[in-house]
Amino acid sequence: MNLIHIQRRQFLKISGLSTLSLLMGGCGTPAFEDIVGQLSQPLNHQVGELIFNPQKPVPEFSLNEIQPEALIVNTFRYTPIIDLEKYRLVVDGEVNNPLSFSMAEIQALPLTSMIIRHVCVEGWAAIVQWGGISLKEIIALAEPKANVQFAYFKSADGYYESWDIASVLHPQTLLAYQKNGEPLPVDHGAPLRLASPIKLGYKQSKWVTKISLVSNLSPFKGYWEDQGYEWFAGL
Ligand SMILES: Nc1nc2c(c(=O)[nH]1)N[C@H]1C(S)=C(S)[C@@H](COP(=O)(O)O)O[C@H]1N2
Ligand SMILES: [Mo]
Repeated sequence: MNLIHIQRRQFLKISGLSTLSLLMGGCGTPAFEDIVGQLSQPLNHQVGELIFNPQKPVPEFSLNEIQPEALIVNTFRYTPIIDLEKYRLVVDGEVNNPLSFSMAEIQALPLTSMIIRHVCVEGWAAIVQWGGISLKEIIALAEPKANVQFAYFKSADGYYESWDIASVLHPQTLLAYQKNGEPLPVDHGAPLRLASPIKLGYKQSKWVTKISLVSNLSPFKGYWEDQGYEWFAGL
């Protein structure tokens, strides 16, 4: 882990969440965000290496620590209406094997679950259990080319995000279709949303329809990032 990560972790521990939002609100201009992003991008990571070598998991919470009421719905545009019969998760870009999954196909893959803290920059957090498939499994099936460094996530409400490939392939980065042991509610991103203990809430796209693996970021990095928020947004 790099210096910026360590500082943020310590900062979180020492000063709590309200200060995190102040920090986020205060760290200003896109130019600064770009520098921070570059410093914290694990660009030296090869996709193949990340698929085969495990990364360190974040400690999880226990069942009795789940805070069912704390996860508020945070939707900035609208809740899309998705026809499950027609829904497909597409994986494309710099891959040898582009894929398209129905939800039945997704749910046939091994189900995994984790209890983690969701942290929103607006100053709230919630301990949640997410169930779904490991994003790494899906990416591996698509056979990414060696030059892949980032993933774009497209959502049905027009939201979009980009992540560094190391975070995408982290063992606790899931495409979730369950929340606290129940089917994922539509407001929280059904049929499929990102969930990961290593990224801030705004990186965790709901209603994901497409994952594009790429070797470069475009000038459009994410819905909030393009309005000045930090790109890496690690926890
Ligand atoms: N497609 C989409 N994904 C999204 C958002 C959104 O508005 N649209 N909001 C983000 C923000 S800021 C947060 S904190 C979480 C909130 O997830 P929740 O509504 O399940 O609590 O979703 C993230 N993912
Ligand atoms: Mo958020």
